[in-house]
Amino acid sequence: MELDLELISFKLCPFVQRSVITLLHKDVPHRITYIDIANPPEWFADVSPFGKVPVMKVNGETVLFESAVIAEFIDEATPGSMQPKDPLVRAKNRAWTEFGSAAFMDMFELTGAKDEKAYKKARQSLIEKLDWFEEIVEGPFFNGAEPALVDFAVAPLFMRLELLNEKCRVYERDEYPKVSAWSDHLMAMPSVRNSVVEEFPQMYRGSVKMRGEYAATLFCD
Ligand SMILES: N[C@@H](CCC(=O)N[C@@H](CS)C(=O)NCC(=O)O)C(=O)O
Repeated sequence: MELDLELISFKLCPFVQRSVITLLHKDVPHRITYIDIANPPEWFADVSPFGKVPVMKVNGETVLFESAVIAEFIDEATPGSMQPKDPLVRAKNRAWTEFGSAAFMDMFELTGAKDEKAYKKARQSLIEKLDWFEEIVEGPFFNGAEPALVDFAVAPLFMRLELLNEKCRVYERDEYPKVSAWSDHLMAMPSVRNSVVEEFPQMYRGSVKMRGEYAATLFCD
């Protein structure tokens, strides 16, 4: 199937990043249109039913939304599957992809924390998710030796955690050997490293500075 793929993106969005990693990993031609999600263009309301990114326009007409759906479509419409063959394992991967989405929300709360109490609450919730991941991940990737969509779905979390951990540890790597190895394996993949714009680290810190009065004291200069 010849595909014309346009991804509507916001440069800081971890959900969009899932689509980009999948596109890059599978070497799928695409173009990206960036918007400012806080100040979207008028046309965005007509293409995004939830008013959220990512949105993917396929062949100029069909609109897809929801990052997990977009990733599965990219995977299924191109050669070489990035999903487990066993339906039960595939379902389990989908479940943990959703869990990854919840971890993104903890991360968003953590980096937007205006006081210590809000920070501690968000950190606790995130740490509990890392505890679950430490139990469930086979290692080095979620299902074992080979990466799958679920790994791409969680990678944006690790990219942000790495940036934050440089300044102030959100979690201790020694206490999470499997999670740390998973993160390292994902961060070593070109498709993950190249899934954000070059200025991402500065932009990310800038957004923490803007949103999280307390978080900024921990993670920004
Ligand atoms: N469940 C959605 C979540 C997407 C999402 O929350 N995107 C954020 C940006 S990172 C957004 O567009 N927010 C705008 C809003 O909620 O109004 C997915 O997986 O695609």
